[in-house]
Amino acid sequence: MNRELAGIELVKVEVPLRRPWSSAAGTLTTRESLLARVVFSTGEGWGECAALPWPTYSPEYTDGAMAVAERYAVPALLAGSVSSGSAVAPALGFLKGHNMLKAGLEMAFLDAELRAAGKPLAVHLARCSATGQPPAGSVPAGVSIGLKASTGELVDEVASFVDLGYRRVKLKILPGSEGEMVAAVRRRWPGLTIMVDANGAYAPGGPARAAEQLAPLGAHGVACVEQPLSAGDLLGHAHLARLTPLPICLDESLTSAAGVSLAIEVGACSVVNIKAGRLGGYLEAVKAHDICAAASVPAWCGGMVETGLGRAANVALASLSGFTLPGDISGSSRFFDCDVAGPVELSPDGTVAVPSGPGLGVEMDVAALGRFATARSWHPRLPTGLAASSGQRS
Ligand code: OSB
Ligand code: MG
Repeated sequence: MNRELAGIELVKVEVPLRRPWSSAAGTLTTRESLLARVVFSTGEGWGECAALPWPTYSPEYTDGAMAVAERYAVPALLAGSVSSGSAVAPALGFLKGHNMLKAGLEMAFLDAELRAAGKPLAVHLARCSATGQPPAGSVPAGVSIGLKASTGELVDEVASFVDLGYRRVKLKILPGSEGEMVAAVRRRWPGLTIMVDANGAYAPGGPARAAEQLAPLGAHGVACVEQPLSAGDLLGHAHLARLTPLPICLDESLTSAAGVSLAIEVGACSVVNIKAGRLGGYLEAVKAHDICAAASVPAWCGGMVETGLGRAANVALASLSGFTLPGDISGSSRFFDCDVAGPVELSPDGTVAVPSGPGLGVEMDVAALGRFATARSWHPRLPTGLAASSGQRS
């Protein structure tokens, strides 16, 4: 089909969270997020850049992503007259880094392309995968619990999610309180899948000290310890993996499919968190998934507190057969009372249905978008011969 790209709109939103959510990266009380709308003669598509409001999880952050999008990424996509999801990464290959922005723009192009073709994202991603397996119809749900002031507060919060049907929790941990926290949750729920995420908090002591500090978790059957050391410390993680019986999972360290291969090869992890934003796109995430599947390395789909757009795309990704562990896949209501797109809902059996509609399979709530938008800019594709480097602000 011949699709004409008319332009790209960037929309910064600020969606209130039901409750503050804290991690080592900071405390979110709203989800400030950069959304992209790509407009074609055949219809439109939406994507979400997973960058947080601050450069504390990775170097990207919302306002930085907006600046790079306006100045470099959007002009390149318009000048190249990009018309499919698979053409986005090659068109943006000249930009170093900015993976979450690239993934958000790719998501919008995939959504537009697949809506026009009447095809769900999960089916498309499964066809892109080398495993040859069809997508699942639903995926097990999981929640990431933020840092809590006390173990009592943590147990109460876990109880509220277990009561809703969640079967897997990921607890944010810091050196010192980890043993008591995990023991308390395990005591109350003997069969729950528990993962822990350190976001690099064990880096100061180094691998040997981290192995000692994490040792008490061994008694409580945690499915994995995510990112104990720094993002750049692949060899430190390999060292730690030899010192501890706990399965080590990497998040921040993995920013490409090739990096996933390397981490597995050097023994830096035995479990992989696949986040499309961090990897630079959903198609790159499929490649990372295929590498894990071929190496029989357990993988799961990570989240970034996304709105319904990124959430729906993550559920589609998580439906691939190589996602053998439950991920950060929660219903919209886990974070939001009112979302900009949806619905992504938890079923009482603890699963989330994979969207079956075309594209992302969720609809934009235009009224909510209008309420939560804090900045919008429209970038038309100009006729050849006119400079296409600056957009109109509205
Ligand atoms: O480290 O996995 C992380 C959210 C924002 C930034 C980093 C991380 C997270 C989460 C996932 O823990 C939360 C979710 O979307 O469920
Ligand atoms: Mg993490």
